[in-house]
Amino acid sequence: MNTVREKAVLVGLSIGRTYGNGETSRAIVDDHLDELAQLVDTAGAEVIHRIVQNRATIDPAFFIGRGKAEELLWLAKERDIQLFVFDDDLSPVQLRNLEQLIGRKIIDRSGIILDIFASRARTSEARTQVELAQLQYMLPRLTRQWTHLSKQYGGVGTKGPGETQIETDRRAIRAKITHLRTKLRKIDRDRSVQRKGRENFPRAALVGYTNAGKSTLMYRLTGSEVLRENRLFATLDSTVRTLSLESHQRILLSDTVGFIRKLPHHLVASFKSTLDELLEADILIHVVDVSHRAFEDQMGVVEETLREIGVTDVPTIIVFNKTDRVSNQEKLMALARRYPGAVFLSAARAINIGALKERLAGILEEDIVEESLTLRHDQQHLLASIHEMGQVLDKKFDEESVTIRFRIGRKEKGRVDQMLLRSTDPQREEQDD
Ligand SMILES: Nc1nc2c(ncn2[C@@H]2O[C@H](COP(=O)(O)OP(=O)(O)OP(=O)(O)O)[C@@H](O)[C@H]2O)c(=O)[nH]1
Ligand SMILES: [Mg+2]
Repeated sequence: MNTVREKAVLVGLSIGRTYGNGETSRAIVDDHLDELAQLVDTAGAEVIHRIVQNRATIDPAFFIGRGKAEELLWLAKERDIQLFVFDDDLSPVQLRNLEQLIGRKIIDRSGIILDIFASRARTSEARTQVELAQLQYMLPRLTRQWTHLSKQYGGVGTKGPGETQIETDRRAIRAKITHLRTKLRKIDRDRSVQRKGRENFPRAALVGYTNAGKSTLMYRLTGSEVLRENRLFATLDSTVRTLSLESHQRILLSDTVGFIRKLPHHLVASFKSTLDELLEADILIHVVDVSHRAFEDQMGVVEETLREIGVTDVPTIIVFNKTDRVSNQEKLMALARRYPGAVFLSAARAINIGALKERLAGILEEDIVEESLTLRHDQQHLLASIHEMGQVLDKKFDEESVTIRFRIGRKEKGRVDQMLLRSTDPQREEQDD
């Protein structure tokens, strides 16, 4: 591994807006650059400088003004910079122009995020998803700098750099994209089959900004050893574990990839099979790092990303995590008033985890029905299933049958009904109608 870290400069643009909360656009740009610095650090480069330009509009050719771009060239030479990272997405044209002018690597936020995802991806599914997103991102941005592709996608030929090479690379990338899409569709099908198999438990999913503490909370709730790290995008694959609540309720809890401002669209699209966990959740647990200065912006980003995936109208519990790091009690009290159903806890210090379990149980409880059933001899195998899925309150046996009274979730009730239907002979079915 290369131990010398590349030197990077961050570039932000402040376009002179003032936001509703009274903060100037400059303060927001600074916040965003703080986050970008973390991303760049995670990606393995060393941030040595930041540049923010104030402009009325975005320059279509260079994103920042041409004069500013020339300053970057000077800086690159003066301080031996290898990498310039722009906080906003650059168009392929802007990227090419900047690269040509400055002669150093130019990457935008999406590029950095993709890079981190690529180095984090462990399972074959995550790797396939990331690779697809990377290639889609790369395709319109191919320049002479990407000539290494001919080696990566062997058999493409070893012609020297030039337009022909770029065309050849493009064809190779398109073919690879098609191949990866097919592979992901298969993974997607396998996953839906897996999910069908566990359809009969209510499902809850942890969502939230990256580093909010989702995996730590997963560990607290289920005891499962998942990767928890003080890094961005520690988790890329979704993990599902059973969480047993008091009163016999069981739910399947999933932990999945965190969100971030400007999560690249390609990435969201190719992570579809992972994010489907969210689409099919009955309850969302939105984990917020309440100790973070910009936690409200982060909440907004999470809500926006959920909308983008198509997750709407799912009952959501807001969890304000890391309360151990907040000394300002008034801030928490004000939040409690603003978000009446929210739970305040510390996943790392195991403070108030019980309150979250109670909220979960409460939401499930609303969904619970009380039922009575009379089962014939030959249907009594259903008893075991009902015991497993619900809570049996009462059982009366007589010679022919057993009558039970039980409490059960609506979803599980559906499953019992199906089993009942299968075990009922056609004659009886008619009578029942
Ligand atoms: N002080 C404090 N730190 C916490 C708390 N919960 C989590 N952390 C820390 O926050 C960091 C991130 O935690 P994770 O659980 O990995 O966060 P995540 O949301 O899963 O992050 P990604 O998977 O990267 O999206 C870790 O260093 C945790 O130890 C908390 O309640 N208090
Ligand atoms: Mg995680």
